[in-house]
Amino acid sequence: MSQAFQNFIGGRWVSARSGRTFANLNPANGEDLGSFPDSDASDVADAVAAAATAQRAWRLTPAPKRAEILFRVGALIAARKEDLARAATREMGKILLETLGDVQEGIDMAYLAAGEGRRMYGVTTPSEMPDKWAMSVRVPIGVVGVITAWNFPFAVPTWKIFPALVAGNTVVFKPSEESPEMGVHLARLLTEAGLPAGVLNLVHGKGPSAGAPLVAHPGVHVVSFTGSNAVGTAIATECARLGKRVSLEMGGKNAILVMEDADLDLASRAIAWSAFGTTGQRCTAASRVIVHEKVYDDVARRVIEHARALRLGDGLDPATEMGPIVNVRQLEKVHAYVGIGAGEGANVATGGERATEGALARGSFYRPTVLTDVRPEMRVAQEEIFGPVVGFLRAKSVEDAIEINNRTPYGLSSSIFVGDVHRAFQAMRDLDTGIVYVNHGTTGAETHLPFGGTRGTGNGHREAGHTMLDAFTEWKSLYVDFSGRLQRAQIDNN
Ligand code: UN1
Repeated sequence: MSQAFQNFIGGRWVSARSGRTFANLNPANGEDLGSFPDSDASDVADAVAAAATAQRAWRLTPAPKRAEILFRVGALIAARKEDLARAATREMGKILLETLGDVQEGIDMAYLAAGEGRRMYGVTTPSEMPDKWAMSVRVPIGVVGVITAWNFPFAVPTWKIFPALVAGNTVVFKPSEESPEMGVHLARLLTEAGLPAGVLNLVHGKGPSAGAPLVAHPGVHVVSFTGSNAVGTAIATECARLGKRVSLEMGGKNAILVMEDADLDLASRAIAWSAFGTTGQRCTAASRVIVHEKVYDDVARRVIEHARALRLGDGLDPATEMGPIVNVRQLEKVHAYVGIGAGEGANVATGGERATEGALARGSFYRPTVLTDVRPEMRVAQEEIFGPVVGFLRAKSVEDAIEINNRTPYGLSSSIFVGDVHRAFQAMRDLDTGIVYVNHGTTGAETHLPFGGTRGTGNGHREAGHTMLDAFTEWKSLYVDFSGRLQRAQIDNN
């Protein structure tokens, strides 16, 4: 019998009203990790009601007191880091080294958001009238719906939930059905840290049956989503219709630019890490490498060598360097893209097939894949693949490389390997992405800087960093007139 997990609503662990469940499978070997409620609109409605009730007291709890719970949760996560990372590797596949990083990012976010409890600065400003005071303060919006992806099953929910909570909102959280157990751990940890009942509610389920009712529920005032462009666009459309605030973090088509004066050894190692880390399933993953024609063959050869040397296997095995793709459906999508690339004239230099030798046959493993002779207009150079596939494109100059980088529908992360400081600054200015790295790959954003992208990657919001409260607060302007007279602004003083 596999373990039966539940929803967490109003401080109680409960099954879906319908009693339906879905199974959580380990992508490395098909092991059944437990059953989870396959929730629907009725469970979402219960969770939203609990969140609305809890918000009345939570909003009035002093922010530094709310923050103390986050400081405690940071310490609890740190104490259980290894167990949490193992659970994450089991359910979504990436190697333990990386899930440890994922959990660390949650710890970092806990302390960063907790610090806001004693900041959350407003703005005071002089009034234009005598004996009148003016200031503006951040206020919580209400109930926040959080919907996240499976590739960072711990860190990304914390980017949303911790700032929302410290600001005085309550939350209904629907984790991805590919990584539901990490949602359970987060709810348990917050409860142990002292979060009152109903402040965080957890509803498991699928996008159409649980995510969509959460977005549509009139009691949810803000929606924060990380996931695909197709789903994000549908959510944005629904939120526009309902007049809700929505913060979207969606796809990427991130590129690493390599100029002819770069350290090619460093660049190749960074490309392999950015392209094949998390099995290429990061929104920040490098899926394009745009190389100066003088060093193109050299860089491609080095990256192909790195790709061929990567050891595939169960992410819990310390020898493993790349885990499985999250499920067979995603693997088939990735493989279809390789076929599309080949059909468009790209050369499959290495990989391009499922890995099935020995124990790998039980999981959804795909060989690290390098496509060369990719041209900017090809679909494999324009569309997000979300797997261990990287395409090499040629450039004639830094301007040419920047222009190729910018000509995609996405703008999350980019990077340039270059020796010349002038060209480094030119790239920092002209690369049209929310994050730019110099002599570093495209992954590894730190929590205390804003995270997000331009163009199709998002809708202008930035998560974490000093921007973390923007999605989850409104500004309230306060005027106090202590003149004892009727003072008419714009009139009496002009
Ligand atoms: C994601 O892929 O959704 O910058 C998040 C990075 C990580 C976060 C990735 N810190 O690669």
